[in-house]
Amino acid sequence: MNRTFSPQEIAAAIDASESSIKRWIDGGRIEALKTQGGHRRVTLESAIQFVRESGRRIVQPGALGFHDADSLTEDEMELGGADLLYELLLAGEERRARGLILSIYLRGESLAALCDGPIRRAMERIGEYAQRRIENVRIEHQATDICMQALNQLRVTIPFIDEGPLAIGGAIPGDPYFLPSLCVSLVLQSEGFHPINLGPNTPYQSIRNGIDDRNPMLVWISISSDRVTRDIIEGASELAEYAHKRGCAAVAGGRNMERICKYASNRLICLSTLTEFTAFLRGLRTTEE
Ligand code: B12
Repeated sequence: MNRTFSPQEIAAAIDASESSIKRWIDGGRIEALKTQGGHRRVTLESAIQFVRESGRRIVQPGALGFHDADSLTEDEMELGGADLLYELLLAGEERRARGLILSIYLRGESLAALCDGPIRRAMERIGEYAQRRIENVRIEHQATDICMQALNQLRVTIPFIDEGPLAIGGAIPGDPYFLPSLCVSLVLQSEGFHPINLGPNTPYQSIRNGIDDRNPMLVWISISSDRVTRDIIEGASELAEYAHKRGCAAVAGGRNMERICKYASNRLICLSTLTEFTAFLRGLRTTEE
């Protein structure tokens, strides 16, 4: 998104004076562009980076285009977490649920912590609730869609580095889950990688083709489904060996990853959280440099 904001708009969003914003821009605390006429303009990415790093509170998220978060009270924006998210998802309150996910991120939470924490925990409770009746599948689908909408809104605030190291992956064959790989790809993007998310139910052959065509630094597989057959385990092992021979790391994660990791090749690196994944990515980049 190429939208830019004036110092006045940023000031309204974070309840600071316009002159402070101009001072922070001139002092280099907020990255800004100058128009031909000499006016300061701040990109959405830089505005969000400043808010998150400085720990300042956004009092009017709508001023930065996050209108969904305007539907929450100040307390909800500041304190809301997994329990509130669960309630909003269960009630199908799309706008407030999206707004809550956005405001947790704007408060400075990392994407890994947002996905490992509130989103994962709220979805676990949705799963426990939905288990009771088949009609509740609607709630699971809607909750998934709401989280995806919010995460896609967040995505535009994270710099996308086209020339960053490539990472390709998705959910294993037969696995219908969208959210885990979306979270993985966002964490990769926030760590400076260029993610290619192949989404749910991805044939191993597609990931192999991706290795051949694009020469990625990393491939990932996500395993949520419990329908893990011997073929699926063997396919994961072969993929990890194939990646290794081409100098590419292969990482697996997901709530049912043990079903593969217990038996697969030790070339497959198994990690349970995105926080661990972040540390792994940082190490990988340091080794490659
Ligand atoms: C939404 C949902 C669905 C939706 C999926 C919609 C979609 N297209 O995405 C639908 C309705 C399709 C569905 C179907 C089914 N589901 Co379902 N589903 C869920 C639910 C509620 C949420 C999953 C989710 O998105 N979580 C959010 C993500 C962000 O969290 P996560 O998956 O844990 O991922 C985190 C980590 O694992 C990690 N991670 C994940 N991938 C990776 C990859 C890497 C590389 C790394 C480093 C980390 C990592 O990072 C994430 C953030 O921390 C879960 C509940 C739960 N406990 O997870 C049940 C749940 C998984 N489903 C369950 C069941 C039983 C089913 C069905 C069998 C129901 C049925 N009778 O048909 C089918 C099976 C489908 C199949 N083929 O496997 C059970 C599974 C029980 C088990 N034994 O495993 C659960 C646990 C619900 C429950 N409590 O009973 N489901």
